[in-house]
Amino acid sequence: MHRTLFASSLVAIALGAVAPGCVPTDFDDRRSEASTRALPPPANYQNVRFGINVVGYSGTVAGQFASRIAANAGRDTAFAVYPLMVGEEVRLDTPTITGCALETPCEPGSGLSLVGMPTFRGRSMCIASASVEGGQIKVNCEDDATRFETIAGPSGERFGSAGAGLRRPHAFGSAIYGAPGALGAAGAVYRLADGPPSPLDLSMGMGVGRELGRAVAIGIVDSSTVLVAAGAPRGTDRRVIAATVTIDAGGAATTSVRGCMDATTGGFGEALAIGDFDGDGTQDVAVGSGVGDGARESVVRIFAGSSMPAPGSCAGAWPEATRLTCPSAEGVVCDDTSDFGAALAVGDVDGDGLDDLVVGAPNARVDDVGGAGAVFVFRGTSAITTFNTGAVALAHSSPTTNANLGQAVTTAPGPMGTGGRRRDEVVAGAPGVNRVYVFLCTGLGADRASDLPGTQCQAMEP
Ligand SMILES: [Ca+2]
Ligand SMILES: [Ca+2]
Repeated sequence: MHRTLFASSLVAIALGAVAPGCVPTDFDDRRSEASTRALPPPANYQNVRFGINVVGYSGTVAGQFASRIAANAGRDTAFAVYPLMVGEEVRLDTPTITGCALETPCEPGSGLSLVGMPTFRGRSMCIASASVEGGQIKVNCEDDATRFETIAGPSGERFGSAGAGLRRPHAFGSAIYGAPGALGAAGAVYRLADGPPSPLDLSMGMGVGRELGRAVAIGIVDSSTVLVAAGAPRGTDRRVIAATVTIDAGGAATTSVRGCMDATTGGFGEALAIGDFDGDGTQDVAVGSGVGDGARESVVRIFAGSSMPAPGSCAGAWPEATRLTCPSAEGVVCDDTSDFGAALAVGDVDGDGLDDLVVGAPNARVDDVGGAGAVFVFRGTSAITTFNTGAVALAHSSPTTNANLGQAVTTAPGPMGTGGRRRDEVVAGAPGVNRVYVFLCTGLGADRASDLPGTQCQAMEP
């Protein structure tokens, strides 16, 4: 498989604040087909390891389409929001918002998760940073960037350890949040809508210490229903619960557990993503494995929405449709210690109408450089059993030891594609070099310079 190399074409911001040694030294873009932009942290950013969390989101600002990339350096750190699309223009210049709250320094536990939301309680283009110790989230929206709203969740449950926002406005509300410390660390998952966060009934079959809600994902099924997935990656048997949640005309939620996926490998369910990878109109679930607390494996399991069990119970296993393993790519060595699948994201990166899956392998060796990390983009396909075959690898052309590219991945909507559909751009954190990378084209399928004349996707020079 071809590997799409990229070098850093740094945007002209905050270069003065970059610590020596953090800058990838090869600025030669000639080998880069990916038209990659590197986002350093904002000037005066107080923390290193920027890029531990990244989240893309989109919506409307002043009647104009807008998309954003938010990033931070993990727990107890401030976030920065970069404009990706302002109307139909790719911007990626100075961060528009910096901070984690009005308080300085950040509250204990804040920033452990970042969630972007197109709308939140009538406001638009919102970013939420959780203060896990305080059991609350702080939401900042672009209609009044100086105002932070505090939403109190349950205390003592580690509410906000993980969260996922809806990609479009929906009757469900704005987001789901995990609270792995709830109920003796059995864990819980909450719906964030207009009222106080309300628990979804996912407790079926969960024991104390399983920590359900350490990872969560959400996808839209139809105008009244969403599919949620929550991981319980701790204990001897790891589990992912998938459930549909339907909102009635009065706004009340009915939760139906649809499947429980179990595995014994460490970290199973630490990373989750939901998308329609085969374009059949059903939401499919991708389950990756994080570092975890036991034997690791570098695979991502795909569960097809077309074979999702009827509502009922954990019984009646949801059969695995296919399993993604780390593809071999030029110069990239990926094995069970590479953490392939430790981070997942969904987006239609080539604008063909099928969701594609972005998989981080933050400990992959690249050109014999340990821990450089790589990102793989799997192209959605109508035959989901062949999902494993269409992938590109994104890796730095001058890899840095323990850059950990792909420790966090996300997507954010970019320009309109040739088919009249908006393409999503792949975004990945590389905290070891204090960077977030934006791949304005991946080289995948129709996401190449030759397919995208006039866009930011630049041709590879001879
Ligand atoms: Ca599907
Ligand atoms: Ca696609």
